[in-house]
Amino acid sequence: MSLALQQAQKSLGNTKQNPAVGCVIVRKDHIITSGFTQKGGRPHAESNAINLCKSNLNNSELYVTLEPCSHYGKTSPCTNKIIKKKIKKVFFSIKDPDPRSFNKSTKQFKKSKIKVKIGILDSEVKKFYRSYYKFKQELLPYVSGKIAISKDLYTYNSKNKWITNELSRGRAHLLRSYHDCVLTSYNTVKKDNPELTCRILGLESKSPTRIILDKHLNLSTSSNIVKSSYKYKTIIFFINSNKKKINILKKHKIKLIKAKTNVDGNFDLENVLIKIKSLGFARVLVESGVNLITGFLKRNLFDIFHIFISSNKIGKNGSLSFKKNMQLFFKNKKSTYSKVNLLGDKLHSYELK
Ligand code: AOF
Ligand code: ZN
Repeated sequence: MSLALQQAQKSLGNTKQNPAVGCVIVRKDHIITSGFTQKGGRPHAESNAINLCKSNLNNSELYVTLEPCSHYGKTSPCTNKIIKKKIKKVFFSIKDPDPRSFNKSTKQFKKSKIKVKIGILDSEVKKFYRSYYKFKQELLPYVSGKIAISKDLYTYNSKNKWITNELSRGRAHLLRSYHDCVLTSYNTVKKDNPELTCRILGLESKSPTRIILDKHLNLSTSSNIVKSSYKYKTIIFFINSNKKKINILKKHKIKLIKAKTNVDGNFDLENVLIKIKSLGFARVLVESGVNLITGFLKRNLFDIFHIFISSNKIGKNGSLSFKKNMQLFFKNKKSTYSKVNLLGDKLHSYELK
């Protein structure tokens, strides 16, 4: 099951509203095939493992992180495929919260004389499926926050684009790879001119859809975001603008969405998240500057928050301090916490709910 979970991890953030599932099939203590939910959510993990297997699956044992589906959705039920292949035992870790399949597979398997065991590694697997559960059961999608700060708590250095070291930045790209969209503000795009893709060799295809909050569609067509919008999906939420700007951005293959405002005339963040979820995104990474991050922190919208802290101070070249936010954050936080050392930089991750 631990290997099945490793398979599932390969597609976390790349299966949209479908869960990332992992599957390993074993005969006489030898792994004969494995698979995971494919990009976009289909084929399912069990199908993938079965299809990849060149040998006979008779009498084998199947380990899968989530209860196999037994409903007809966009694909046919995995339970049917497992029964047809005469697999003799199925181990799954947790039940699928999707009501179409919830707790339905065991009965079907038993009818076909297939043994079933539930619950191996369930606390780890449940944690892994937090975003899937949230997608199925709550109004908002799963939201991660990320910020990089210097040792003296600045988020901006007027003399150097980078605050944290190369390893930290690579780690941030890895974070992008397991989210299906990354959300930022026009101000951050203007200041940093980011691309917001995953540029780890071999993981480029796991780049998330970029979503920008740009009130008046002021995003420059010479920005890296617009220049790469033919290759990487891009969405802009705006409040009001003119036909000319709308047409130019649409020509760059950018999807434009008119957003709702709150009483101050700013983006209603809850509403933006609801809209993002309705587009099928389950895991949102907010990677932005102090303002947008503060908006999310104040409204308690993060499920997890990652702070990369550099081992260096910026001093007089620093601005946009995160000091007040740290206080706000630590006052409210109810969280478990993990700490990683990245060649001197530190990554502190807080689970907030
Ligand atoms: C599995 N294995 O790898 C995944 C499952 O529209 P469909 O046919 O793709 O069905 C989507 C549902 O299938 C989804 O809501 C969840 O219940 C299940 N996902 N099931 O057996 C998988 N990804
Ligand atoms: Zn399935």
